Amino acid sequence: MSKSLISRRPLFGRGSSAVPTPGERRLSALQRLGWKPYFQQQLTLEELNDCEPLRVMAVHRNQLDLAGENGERALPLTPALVSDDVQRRPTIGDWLLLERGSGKFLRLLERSSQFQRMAPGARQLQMIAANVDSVLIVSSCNKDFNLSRLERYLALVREAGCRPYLVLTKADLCAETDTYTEALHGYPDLPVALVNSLLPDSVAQLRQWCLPGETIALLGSSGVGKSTLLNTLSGEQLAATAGIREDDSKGRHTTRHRALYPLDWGGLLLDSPGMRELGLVDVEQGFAATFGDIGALAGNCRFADCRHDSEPGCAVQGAIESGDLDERRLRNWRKLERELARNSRTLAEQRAGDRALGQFYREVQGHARERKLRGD
Ligand SMILES: Nc1nc2c(ncn2[C@@H]2O[C@H](COP(=O)(O)OP(=O)(O)OP(=O)(O)O)[C@@H](O)[C@H]2O)c(=O)[nH]1
Ligand SMILES: [Mg+2]
Ligand SMILES: [Zn+2]
Repeated sequence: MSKSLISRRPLFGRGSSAVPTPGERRLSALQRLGWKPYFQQQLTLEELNDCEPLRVMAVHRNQLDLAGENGERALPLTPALVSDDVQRRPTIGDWLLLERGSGKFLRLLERSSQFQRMAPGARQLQMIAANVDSVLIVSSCNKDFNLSRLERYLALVREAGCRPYLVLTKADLCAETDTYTEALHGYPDLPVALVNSLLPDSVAQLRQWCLPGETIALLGSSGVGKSTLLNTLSGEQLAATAGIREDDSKGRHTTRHRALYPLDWGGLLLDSPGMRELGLVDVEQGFAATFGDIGALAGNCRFADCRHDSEPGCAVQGAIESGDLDERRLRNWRKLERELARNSRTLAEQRAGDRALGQFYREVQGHARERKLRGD
């Protein structure tokens, strides 16, 4: 395995003699890697005997770093693993089924959740992670704090059916943390923690959200302190961190690759590079859940096709006038709705193009076979 991210600590170090602390469930080695009944029930009795499940802990250009019951191993990325369909390619957090002994890749297990985004530039679907239970959306108490970005993350997390939490870092550097917590009064369902990521006592409050056997992803812009949180929560220097730019509080994109880190108490943290752009795609339900208030208001507009501009009897504009709805939120709702529609169109066109190309290749191959049979 190339530079292993997980071998610095014994994955299965707590032997059978380890005494669980009160309230702690004794987890098997696989459960400590996030194995759940949801995955187990996808295996036949035969597969339970002849195969072993391994989790993708990191994805490299030519190989996957895997971890399973018997430790870690690398799996070279062969054509069988690199499907044309981006969503079928193994991503971080996936469970793979390998044949015992030969180590041959058999299949990718169905995911309990998945995150994807429209990659900037290339405008292609890109997988972010799979089989995540909770997401710590990380933002710092400085210029990084941005409600519209938070709504973007919430749409993504809610679509995947994961639990979102908000971690506000750098509380120690901020004289008026109330400004940030007050700005969040419109999100009563979102648990918020204010921390100094460098202090173990301060980040200890996050342990209640990082449960044994669960996979928790740290998502947020560069420089907000995701890797610092990982290091402090684990008590080890697992990931590199670096200072941010003084002038605009932006980070330096220190973390380059996503990686899963098992924690002592059985949870797993996913550290990822700060995302410059989180293009939303295929998250209609998560979007509707994030903007449920606007959806409900729109239902009360006089006209069914109200555009919420200046139509008479518009309940959305009424809520803005009365101060019940923030105009920024409406602007973001419009922006994300347009973005979702645009990205769905792009994706549909790409998929149609791929299908047409596939059909073309099949026809060419068919003709070639016929010619061969005829002996041309
Ligand atoms: N004082 C203080 N500094 C912090 C806190 N959290 C992070 N930092 C500092 O902020 C800088 C950036 O932290 P990182 O952990 O590298 O940020 P990141 O989110 O992992 O950034 P990328 O890997 O680039 O995405 C480092 O210098 C950290 O020491 C905090 O709560 N308080
Ligand atoms: Mg980092
Ligand atoms: Zn309206």
